[in-house]
Amino acid sequence: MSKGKALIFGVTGQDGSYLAELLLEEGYTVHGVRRRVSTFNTGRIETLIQNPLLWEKRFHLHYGDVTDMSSLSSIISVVKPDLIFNLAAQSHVGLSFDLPVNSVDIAGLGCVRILESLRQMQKLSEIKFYQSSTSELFGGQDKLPLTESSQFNPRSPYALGKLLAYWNTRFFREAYGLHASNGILFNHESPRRGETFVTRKITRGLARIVLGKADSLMLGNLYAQRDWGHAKDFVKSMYLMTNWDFGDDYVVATGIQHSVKDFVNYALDYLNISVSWEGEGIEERAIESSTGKVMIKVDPGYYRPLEVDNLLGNSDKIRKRLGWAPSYSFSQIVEEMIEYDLEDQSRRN
Ligand code: NAP
Ligand code: F7E
Repeated sequence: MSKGKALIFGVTGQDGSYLAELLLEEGYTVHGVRRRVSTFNTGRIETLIQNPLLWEKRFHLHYGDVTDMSSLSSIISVVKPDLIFNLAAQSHVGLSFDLPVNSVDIAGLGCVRILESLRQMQKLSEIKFYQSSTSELFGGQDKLPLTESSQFNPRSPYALGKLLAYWNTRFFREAYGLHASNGILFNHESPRRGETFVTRKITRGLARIVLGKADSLMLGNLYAQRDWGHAKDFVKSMYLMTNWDFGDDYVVATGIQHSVKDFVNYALDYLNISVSWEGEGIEERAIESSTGKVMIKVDPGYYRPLEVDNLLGNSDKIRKRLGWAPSYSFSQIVEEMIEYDLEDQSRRN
């Protein structure tokens, strides 16, 4: 017996794929929305598609786009979901400076379109809604760690779009009584992380160097500090929010901070590569001790017009009320990602 129907916008992404697996394990029938694109975008959910016990029985896909309201209404009326998770976004902060209108449209108006479809269809009392909000809402802050009541200070088009979605989710909760929650998620990673986010860029880049497929790795700001967790832990928080008596807003974070350079150094240590760091600013580089070759360089092309330098979260509220806690340590995340990339890169030509 199915526990109910869940609809995931963004099912093809890192989090969407883990969330679909979790909800299936929990007994839900899962419907996901995928975009029509000219290349395959279902790699992360391929095991679900290839599973004859799940595919088109308990796991279904629908073409749609959160920028196209008519597709949303039609999917919602066909699926009749009990839970809706909005994970759809152009989620790359750096790229959002080059694609501001598109990034704000998807991250911000996408949420407005989903909730307005529900309102017009008079479905607000039948559904529990989850919105993936972000620590990028906080932007640069002096007072750390950040909690649900810390001030917002968005510093990118991506964050501006997410700010609209955050308030729209609260607005629907307060105005119409919708069971709606914001997960204010700090950075979370995994082997399924997109290749252009810094953690995956580092693990994939170093794996390619180790295997002789690349000479060096170019990075931007090495001193940005992030509170990095594992995506598998973070999707559990989404499910817990929809299962609670009422909707609310929660910071989801590990409470432990590392810099980009710490991540690189940890990954190098794990790979038994010894380097010496030299220079400063755009001249900073890591020289491999055994060969004297430059292994890591700074490329100012990866600097952002505005940076978020320092993020650290305090997730006491969700830990105390919903019993959420991260299970992966920083070292386990780095190691899992490196092992995955070593294997993945050695399989490719
Ligand atoms: P991701 O891997 O970039 O996945 C984003 C998903 O959104 C993909 O499935 C993508 O589809 C889909 N999407 C993009 N534009 C769309 C559109 N116009 N209509 C429908 N779907 C669209 O991101 P993630 O890391 O899984 O993150 C999930 C959500 O959490 C995002 O909203 C992100 O902004 C937010 N978030 C992430 C983090 C983090 O550290 N990972 C932290 C805070 C918040 P394609 O596969 O076709 O591109
Ligand atoms: O950058 C610095 C960069 O792109 C992390 C998204 O999931 O988490 C993510 O956003 C830091 C930044 O993630 C490179 O400048 C240095 O300070 O991995 P990132 P992000 O911007 O923190 C939040 C919570 C989200 O909501 C987003 O959707 O690393 N950095 N060198 C670099 N970043 C990248 N991408 N590439 C570099 O070469």
